[in-house]
Amino acid sequence: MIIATRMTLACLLLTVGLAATASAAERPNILFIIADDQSPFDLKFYNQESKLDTPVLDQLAADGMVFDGAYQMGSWSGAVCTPSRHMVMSGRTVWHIPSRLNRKRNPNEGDNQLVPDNLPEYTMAAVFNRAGYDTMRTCKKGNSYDAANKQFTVVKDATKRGGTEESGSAWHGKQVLDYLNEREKTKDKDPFLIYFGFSHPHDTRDGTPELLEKYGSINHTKSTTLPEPNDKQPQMPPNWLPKHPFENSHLNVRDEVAVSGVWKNRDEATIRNELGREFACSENIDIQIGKVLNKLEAMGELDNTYIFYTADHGMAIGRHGLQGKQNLYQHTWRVPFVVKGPGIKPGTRAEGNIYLLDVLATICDLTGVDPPETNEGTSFKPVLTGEQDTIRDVLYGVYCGGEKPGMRCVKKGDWKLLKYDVPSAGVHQTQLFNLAENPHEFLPQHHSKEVIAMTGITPEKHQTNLADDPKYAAQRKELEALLQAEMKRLDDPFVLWDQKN
Ligand SMILES: [Ca+2]
Ligand SMILES: [Ca+2]
Repeated sequence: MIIATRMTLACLLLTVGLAATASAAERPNILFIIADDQSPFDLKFYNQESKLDTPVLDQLAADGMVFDGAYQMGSWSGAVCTPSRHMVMSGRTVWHIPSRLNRKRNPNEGDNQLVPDNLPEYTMAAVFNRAGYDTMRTCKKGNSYDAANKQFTVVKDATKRGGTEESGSAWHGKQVLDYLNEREKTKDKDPFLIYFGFSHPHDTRDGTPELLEKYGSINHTKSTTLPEPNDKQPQMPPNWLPKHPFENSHLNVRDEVAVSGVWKNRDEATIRNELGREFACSENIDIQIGKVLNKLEAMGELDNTYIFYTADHGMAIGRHGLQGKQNLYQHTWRVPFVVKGPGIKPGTRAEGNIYLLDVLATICDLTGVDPPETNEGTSFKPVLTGEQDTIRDVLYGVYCGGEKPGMRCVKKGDWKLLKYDVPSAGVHQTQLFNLAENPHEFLPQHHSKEVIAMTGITPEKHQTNLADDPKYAAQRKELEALLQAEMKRLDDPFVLWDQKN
């Protein structure tokens, strides 16, 4: 009797062991694709009017889920890329991450409780290496999270912003293809995590000659001349302005004054040419993604791989009179976000209310890996499986890479509040938008004859900044309180001019 029991137990243990081994072999792969500086409104599945062709991403969207409410939490540096990438890698909030090379751009840095010294050991690749995944990355160099990047087993980083195979996005694609070919050759069956980053469409937006031609643009390099507008170019953005209406805390940042091809110009010739360059670079990215997806399909890995597509933040290029990424309007605060993979219903959309910093928790959840104890993100797997539409109600954003305190925003439902605190310029501005009714965040300046003549769009009377409209005093009051609560909760070290301590 005792022997039989022992044997049963042994058999049971053996069975459990086999089950564990089998499930380990079937663990899904992760392909995380990230573009550098891309507004969601460039892409057709966010903006049907866009001239940008991205057939591969369109198919990915049709086969998976598109998020309408994906955000990057913000930045305390002019290099918005840097905190964005720290948040992706660590799953931590914006005031709880280190700055690049410990430059202390985040005032909380140095407080080990808020910004742990050993954080790199708990970042994406370190976590997945420990879980038995093979990890590989390619991306740009610079304005990134170096200590987390080097945790990947295979690292192929270089900044590639040229218009040729070797100097542009094709190079990043080739690194992934080479890696997959090597896995095929060695019959490597371990699950993989591939971080597939591009250096484009970040400037300098030197597209390939064929794609520049398609979008009617040139690699404009002379600040003393203007390129020629033509019908092939993208149209002017609906919320274009000749300049931003007030000092927003960082109008003199490099992106607003010194980007080759744009400089301080916001005229039609410059903006349409630059958008054409951006589109040429974005379509090239699409082509490279297509090659990698074809390879995964040929290897039989496509159906067992979760594919994420996003960007580190959005981009202005003429919208609201801005050029860069140092603002909190929707074109820049939001990011494109698409996920396809096992269990995700094709052709679905969700609001999500996710941040990029939720990616780590989510890929852990999808693969059965324990998230690190330093993680602060929330898994949005329940959104991917259709159980929930959102994972949070309130979203917070910060830009404080210029004069401080700088910009803050908060969003709940359709309502969004933005505040600008720029002491030296005496700017204390508040904006309140109903995004369902005013999705382009039109300001009073968008109602001027000159702007309407340029964009061809006449905003309706209520499509404006509603902050001082007494009809919406209750909405403003609620959002002011939510912003202050979020600032406190997230250890934002600043207080705005009209906030009580
Ligand atoms: Ca970027
Ligand atoms: Ca391996």
